[in-house]
Amino acid sequence: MRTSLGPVQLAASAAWTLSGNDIGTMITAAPRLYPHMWSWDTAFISIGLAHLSAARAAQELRTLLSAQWRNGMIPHIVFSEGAGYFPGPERWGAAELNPDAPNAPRTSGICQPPVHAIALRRIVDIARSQGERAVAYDLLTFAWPRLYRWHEWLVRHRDPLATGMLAIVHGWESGMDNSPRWDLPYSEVFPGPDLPPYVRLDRGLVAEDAERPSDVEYDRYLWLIEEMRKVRYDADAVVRDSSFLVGDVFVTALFALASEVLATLGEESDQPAWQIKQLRGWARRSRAAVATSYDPLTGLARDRDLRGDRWLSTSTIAGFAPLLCGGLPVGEEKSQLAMLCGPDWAGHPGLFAAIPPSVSPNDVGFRPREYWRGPVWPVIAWLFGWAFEEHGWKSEAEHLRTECLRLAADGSFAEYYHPLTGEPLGSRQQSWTATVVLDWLH
Ligand code: 9YW
Repeated sequence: MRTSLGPVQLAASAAWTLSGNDIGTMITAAPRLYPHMWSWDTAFISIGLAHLSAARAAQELRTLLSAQWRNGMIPHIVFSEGAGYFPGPERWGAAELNPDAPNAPRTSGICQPPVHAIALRRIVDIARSQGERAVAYDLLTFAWPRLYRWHEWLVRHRDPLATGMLAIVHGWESGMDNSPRWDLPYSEVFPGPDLPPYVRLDRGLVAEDAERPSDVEYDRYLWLIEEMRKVRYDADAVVRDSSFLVGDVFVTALFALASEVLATLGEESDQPAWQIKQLRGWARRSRAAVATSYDPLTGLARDRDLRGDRWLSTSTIAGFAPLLCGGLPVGEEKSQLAMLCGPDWAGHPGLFAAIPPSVSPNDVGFRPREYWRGPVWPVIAWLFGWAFEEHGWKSEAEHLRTECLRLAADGSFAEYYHPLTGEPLGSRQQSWTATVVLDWLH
């Protein structure tokens, strides 16, 4: 029998999970599988924390931002002193190879989706509603210029065609590591004989190997790091040389959305007008790039393989990117929303809860237990819910929230869930799952 906690117990349990993952210097992404700080996890984690303590949320975001590279990049992992994750700081060698990387704390050499301004918005609002005006003000003053520099880094180094479509150089940068979106570009990443040997540490920390990426996939992930090490993580050389270079429509949509949010936060806090204007311009351009990728035949937006110079039409949740940032004509937008809520996605009759999975259950590639190839990821649902609220699609946002809370009521705070049975998969006590649950409960 599946446990079903009531809202009070669930909130207490989520708070307990976060405090259990607090190692003093940071809240780790998960207790055993991910004993470090991940960039986009921390954005979500700080939102949940704000409900418990605005000051603690601000501290967490500050910890992440304090590891920002001198060139503006926010690294995808900030390592704790603890070991237990591969690849760790030695394998990355970021600080040894690139003077922009901080020596302490140590970091990885790539980035993750730019959701931080969205988190800042949420924390500032929560803090203000709690009467914590000084906390909100101090955090805004600290974070805004740093987030501006982060967005500027993305525009400067990750828009190789100057179209607004932002490129990633590793599947990890998408946050959706082994999504079928990347199968085609990864099929052209050929690990060389000089790939140093390694031992995976993730195996054994989840119930079944199939819940994690395969060894073939890992070889490619590690090979891309070797390629980056060769050019010492020089941002432009990485884009020039990496065998994986893909315009990521989901990252681009998040960037457009986050740039608008950051611009508005800038207006509220008297930031320089030219920077605010620039952010709005970047948002406009990236929103247009997302709209350009829309395929009327499938009704989905597409990634762009910049090495193979082709659209990637794999059908995944990322195809709904325009619903995050807007930019489609009203008719197309309405039909995307209907499709997301309809029988191929969140309205599929076999689902445990009406939440869009990472891949449609009607797709031949649907693998309900395999990581980003089918399971439901609560954070992704949170992003759509947040965007729905912003667009004024109240009933859709409310329905999604109710269904997510039903899924999460088992109190496992799993990393991802089996869409058809609701079985928890991957890590348990995953911080970002606990934190989005806390936000939904408020
Ligand atoms: C890994 C921490 C990270 C997330 C990613 C997710 C996973 C790390 O966990 O990647 O080693 O598999 O794919 O989005 O930030 O929660």
